[in-house]
Amino acid sequence: MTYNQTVNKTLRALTLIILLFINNSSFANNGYKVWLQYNHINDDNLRQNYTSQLQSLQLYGNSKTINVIENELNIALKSLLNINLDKNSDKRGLIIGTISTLNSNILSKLKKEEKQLKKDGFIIKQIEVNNKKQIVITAKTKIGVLYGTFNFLRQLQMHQPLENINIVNSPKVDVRMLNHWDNLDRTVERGYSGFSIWDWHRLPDYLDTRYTDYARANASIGINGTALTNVNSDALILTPHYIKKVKALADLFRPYGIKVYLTARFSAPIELGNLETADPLDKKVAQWWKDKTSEIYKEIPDFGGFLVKANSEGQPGPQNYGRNHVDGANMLADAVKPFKGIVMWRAFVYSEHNPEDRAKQAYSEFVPYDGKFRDNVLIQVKNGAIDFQPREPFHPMFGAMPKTNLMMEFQITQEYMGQGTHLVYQPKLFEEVLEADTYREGKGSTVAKVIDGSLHNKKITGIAGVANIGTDINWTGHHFLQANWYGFGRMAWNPHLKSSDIAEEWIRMTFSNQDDFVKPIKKMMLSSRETVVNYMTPYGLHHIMATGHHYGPGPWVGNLSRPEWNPVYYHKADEIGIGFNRSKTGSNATSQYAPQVEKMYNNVKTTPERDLLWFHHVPWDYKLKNGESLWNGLALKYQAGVEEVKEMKSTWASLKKYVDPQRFKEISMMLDIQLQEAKWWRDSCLLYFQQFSQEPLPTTIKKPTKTLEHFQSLRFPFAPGN
Ligand code: GCW
Repeated sequence: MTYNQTVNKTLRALTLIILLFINNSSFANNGYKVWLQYNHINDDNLRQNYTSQLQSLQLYGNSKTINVIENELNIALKSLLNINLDKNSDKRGLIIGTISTLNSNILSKLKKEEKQLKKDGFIIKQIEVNNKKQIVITAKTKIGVLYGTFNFLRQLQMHQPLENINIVNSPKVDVRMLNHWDNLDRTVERGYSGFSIWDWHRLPDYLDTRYTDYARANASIGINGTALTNVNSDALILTPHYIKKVKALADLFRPYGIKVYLTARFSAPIELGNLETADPLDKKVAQWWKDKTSEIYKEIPDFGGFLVKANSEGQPGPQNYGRNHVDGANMLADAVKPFKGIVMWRAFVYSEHNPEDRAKQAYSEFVPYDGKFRDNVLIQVKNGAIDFQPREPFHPMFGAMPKTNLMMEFQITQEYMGQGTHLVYQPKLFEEVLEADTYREGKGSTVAKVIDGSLHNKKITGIAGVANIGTDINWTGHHFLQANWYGFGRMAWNPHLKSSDIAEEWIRMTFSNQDDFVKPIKKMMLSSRETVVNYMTPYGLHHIMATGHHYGPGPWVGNLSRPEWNPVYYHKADEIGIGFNRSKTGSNATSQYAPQVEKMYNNVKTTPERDLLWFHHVPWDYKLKNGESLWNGLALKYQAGVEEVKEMKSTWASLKKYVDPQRFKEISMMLDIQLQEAKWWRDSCLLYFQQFSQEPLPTTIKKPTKTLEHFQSLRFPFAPGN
């Protein structure tokens, strides 16, 4: 062999090794790309079919958003089909731009669709131009075109046919936002996936690539707002030093259609402005907020507005000065009004000085103010009246304030639902709440219609989700919990969507299009929410989690200073039975619902069993619909929860060949934790409640191997998110 031959041979071997290495490492998947995996399409027919229709790209208009669109198409098409679109040809392909940039020939073919467009809605349609079939993606706004592009890419990711494609789709809710409970020191209240992604110290000069990927992911599901800071807020965020940092994020997010919002600490005029009071009716205070607001808008002309937690869990608010929520919210609303900003005022209020059932307090405090809030105020209401439990009946405020803008707050992060380690597909919960019938305007007055504004003809509507995002490589800690971020965005866009359809989209984009994988995984996701209810809080039990961090069970806790922070306050177990009597013979929380709903919940027989102990104190020997006594039924539900997690584990294990090794292993380990913890919940709750029921466990349930004292002695001083 000559010297050259040897060199050539060595080079070839090296190349092979490098290729192998690249292949191998691209085989591992850390989940960073969430549902924007753009997995290569291996089916030759499909790939050729797509490729034949996607040869050129005609992009109209000049803006940062158009650049974002082009960039996303490049990333996606390279990865899905290994192609680059030709920008200098009129071969078959894509025509993309806002309606105002398209020529009349094209527009004449979109007349019918154009009429259906609302706000940032979009059209994707195959039309014929000069005897060639082209796919047009258009909208009234640039952001609409971006949404259309992402929807188009979703079609490819889901292997949908492009021939004759014709999609018109508009958002049904105006403000679709994430609430980050992120502190300025980068801890995240109720965050279970690392630290805050906002690197305040390095901002504004250092822009982490994560910000861009965050914006891409959010834009792909239609999220158009982000409240960057914790509702338990720090006034510092309103100082010039921080406003510069916020501006840097706002500038970066703008092309993606995402506005930034900040939480406003009500006492900021005192803390930052050296005023003596934060009384909303004080002229100097109102002026301080006006000045502060102008200062923000000078830097961020499209700043979204303020999110406020006031007079709740120790946060300052107008009541500190003898004023009320209307005074506080309207004062801030007037400050942002000239700039088209909004104020989201939270209804999550309850007081330890108020002996009234905690579930009733928000309604009692807010409903009398219906019609008194400015038109740029949205009252942000949690989905249920207590606090993001695995299951709660819908909040009675929905539908009860026809003259007020009410928005929904869901908690995507799983404070009370297994935190960062339990696989729970939350859109199932969101759907249950949105489909609930308030009966406020007769049958069919669903919560979804309150939220999309159609029930009471609202001009501005909104929905917020408390983010589950952190610095973990895969953003949400558990890969499957990305589905909750995804699903929240999809339901914020359209609260009438089906959670099952959303699950299917997510699985196909995130993992695989193979039906043998999609079907069982979808089934597993859809039942996972009921599973967590079963092993934590069956039959309407609630708030029996451990103190403070809320990690794990703590039904025995009864020594906290605030009565309504104690689990015993909620389950009220005694020798007779268990449950909170909220019917007319008890706290009468049922009276806060429309008469039809009130009637249903007042009667133990007509109350859906899933909400039984939420509304009634029920004797241990009460006969359930399935013929079991309440005690046995409860125990069997806990057991069923455990069995279901075992099933999830075996489903997952059986699908190994469809999943990359990294995600497969990580999810397997998480499921192991979930099973251990489901057993922990079952055993500790049953041992504790058994002290009251004095009944044996049904024979099908194994006797717990640990004692109640053992469970009660467990401590987790560093549980995350606290
Ligand atoms: O769920 C409770 C949480 C608090 C949270 C509060 C709220 C941000 O335990 O951590 O505070 O709700 O929603 O304001």
